Amino acid sequence: MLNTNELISIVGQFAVEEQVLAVKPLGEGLINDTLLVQTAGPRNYVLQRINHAIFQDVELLQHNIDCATAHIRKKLASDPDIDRKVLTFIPCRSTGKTYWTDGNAYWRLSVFIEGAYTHNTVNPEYSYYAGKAFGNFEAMLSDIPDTLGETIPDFHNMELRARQLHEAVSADKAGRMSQPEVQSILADLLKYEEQMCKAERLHREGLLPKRICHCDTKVNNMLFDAQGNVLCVIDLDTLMPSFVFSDFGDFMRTAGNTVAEDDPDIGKVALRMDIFEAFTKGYLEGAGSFLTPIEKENLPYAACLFPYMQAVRFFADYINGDTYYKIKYPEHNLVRTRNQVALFHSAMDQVPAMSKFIGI
Ligand code: GN1
Ligand code: MG
Repeated sequence: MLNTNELISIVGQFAVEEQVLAVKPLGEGLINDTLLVQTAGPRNYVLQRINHAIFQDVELLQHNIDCATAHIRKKLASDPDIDRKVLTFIPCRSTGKTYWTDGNAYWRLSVFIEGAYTHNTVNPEYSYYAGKAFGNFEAMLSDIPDTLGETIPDFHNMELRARQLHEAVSADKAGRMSQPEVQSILADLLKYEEQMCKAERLHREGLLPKRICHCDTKVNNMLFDAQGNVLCVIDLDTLMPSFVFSDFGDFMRTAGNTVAEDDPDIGKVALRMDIFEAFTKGYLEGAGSFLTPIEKENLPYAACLFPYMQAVRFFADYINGDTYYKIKYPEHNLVRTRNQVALFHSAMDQVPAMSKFIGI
């Protein structure tokens, strides 16, 4: 990471008037580097280095974010708390765009929302608010006039993720395929591959639309105020056309797990039905106006798909030698995989209960 003076000079590329006092690490993202910029003025900022290896088309990515935030801003125009309910990105002085690049790294700056909190775990009450907020977020974007692109093409396409796992297995770049546990996890995942690729089949049959989704609805990508009200949704890099299963499924995967996604004690991993019920109730209130019966009846499938897809992604990264996700220790991606496989099984066991709750 760069030193403070270098970071301050990057902040200076953006239209910021305040004097910068300090730049400190912020948050727990696995992809971008995120920093808090403290200033002498009333506004503080969030500076992010966008992971350009992963997000190759930063122009498109910021286009999506600019269109979506502008559209939401219009809808919330009469809300007195609007500045805490939608992110504000600062333009670059020289180009007017909401990112700056030196030709190598890509940076962006947004206003830090004061008095807001992220949570890694939530109770059913907060899950209900979160469900409503993500449902509303999709509803607000359902009539966006702009064309948004896929910032990571086929990001949540299960057929692609399955193919990437097969490629990782054949290449065996890190020599990990000889581990018996790797072989047994692979055998287990393969049993469900076809079943989990249902969304792509429905899409090809014309039965499942793509809509503008957030695609990274981890519980900690949402800001709450001190009273537990949802302020806004953050981390918009993956905002793109996708199936609604993305947003529903990834929230359930993170908030619905009894433990964190990398907890090594897999005996404790389980999908919480109380969180499922609260989140689903809120989500259906927020998104009910546009969801089709096929989308609605497949929400239990989404709750299984996302732990499954995440297991496949962590596992492929482990087999490839840990090139995608930041890791804190050598087996980190394997530990994450075990955890997500256990969560997948717990979700599968509860499909009948989930379907009954939804009324199918
Ligand atoms: C990544 O950046 P972060 O940590 O919010 C990943 C998500 C995964 C998640 C797993 C662009 O999200 O898709 O679900 O890690 N984002 C990207 O924790 O791959
Ligand atoms: Mg994040």
